[in-house]
Amino acid sequence: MTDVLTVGETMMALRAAGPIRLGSGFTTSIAGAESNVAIGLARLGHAAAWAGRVGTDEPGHLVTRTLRAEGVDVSGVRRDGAAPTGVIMFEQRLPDLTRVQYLRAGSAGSRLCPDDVAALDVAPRIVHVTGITPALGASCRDAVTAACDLARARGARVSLDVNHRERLWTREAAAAVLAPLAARADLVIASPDELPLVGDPGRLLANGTREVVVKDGGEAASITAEGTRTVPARRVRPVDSVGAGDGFVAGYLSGLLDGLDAEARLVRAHTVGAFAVQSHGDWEGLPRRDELGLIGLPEGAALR
Ligand code: KDG
Repeated sequence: MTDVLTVGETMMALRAAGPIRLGSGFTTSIAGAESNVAIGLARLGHAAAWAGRVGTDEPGHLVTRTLRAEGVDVSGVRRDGAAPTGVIMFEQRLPDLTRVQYLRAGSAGSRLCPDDVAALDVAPRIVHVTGITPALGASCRDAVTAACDLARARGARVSLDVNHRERLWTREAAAAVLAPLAARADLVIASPDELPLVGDPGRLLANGTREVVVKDGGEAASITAEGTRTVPARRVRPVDSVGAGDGFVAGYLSGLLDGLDAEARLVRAHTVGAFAVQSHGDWEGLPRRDELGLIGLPEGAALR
C-alpha cells in the first residue's frame, strides 16, 4: 500500500559555496518540490512514492539512488536516454538571499507524459502534485491531469500545492492551467499571493474542494465548509528557507494520513517546515518521526 504518490521533476542540485561567477565550488544533492515532500513523508514513516523521468546520465542515478536511500519508492521512475537530467543551482548571495538558476529546459523530467503516469502500478491514498510540473510544458501538464485521473480511478485524494514559479511562466498562464487543476483537487495548499491564481477559498469549496490550506511565514489556516482553523508558526531563526513549503506540505499530509484534526495537522506542518528552514538544503534537515518533539508545539499557540 502506498500512502502518497507524488509526480514531478527532480533535478541534480548544485549548491555553491560562494559566488558562481568567481569560480565557487559546489556541493551536489537533489531537489524537486514533489520529491522533497516524498522524502519528508518517508522520514515520518509513511509509504511514499515518487514518479518522474530522469536521464540515463550520472545525475539521473544520483536522483534515484538518493530517493531510494531515503526510503522513497522509485519503481515508477522512467529513464530517458534522449535527454539529460535537469540541474538547479543555488547560490547564497547574501545571508538571507539565495539565487536560483535552472538548467532544465529540454530535460528528461520535462518529457514526462500521461502514459508514464497511467502505467504506474500503485494504489495510493493521496496523489500529490504541484503547480511546478504543469509549467514545464504541455506533456507535463497532461501528465499532471493524468495523475488526477489516476487518483479518481483508484479512490485516492488529490492534493495540489500551487507553488507558483515566476521564472517558469507568467501569472496569467499559470492561472489558466492551475485554476481548473485546483477545481479537481480535494486539498489545495497556497500562499496568500498564490490564491488569486486558483480562486478564492469560498469558490473552491463550493466547487467540491474539501479543504484549502493557506500558509505564509507567520501562520497557516485550514479552511473547510465547517469553518476556519488558524495556527501561528513557531518563531525560528532561518538559515535556508528553500524547501520550507515542501516540509510544511509533508507535515500536513502526514497529519492527514494519521487522522489528526485540522489544528494538529497545521501544528505538524509548521513543525516540519521549521526543521526545513533551520537546516541547509531542500530536504536534508527534515525530521524523523521521533524528532518531531525537538521543536514541538508552536510558541503561544492560541488556537482560534
Ligand atoms: O521548494 C523547493 C523546490 O521548489 C526547489 O528546490 C526546486 O522544485 C524545484 C523547482 O522547480 O523550483
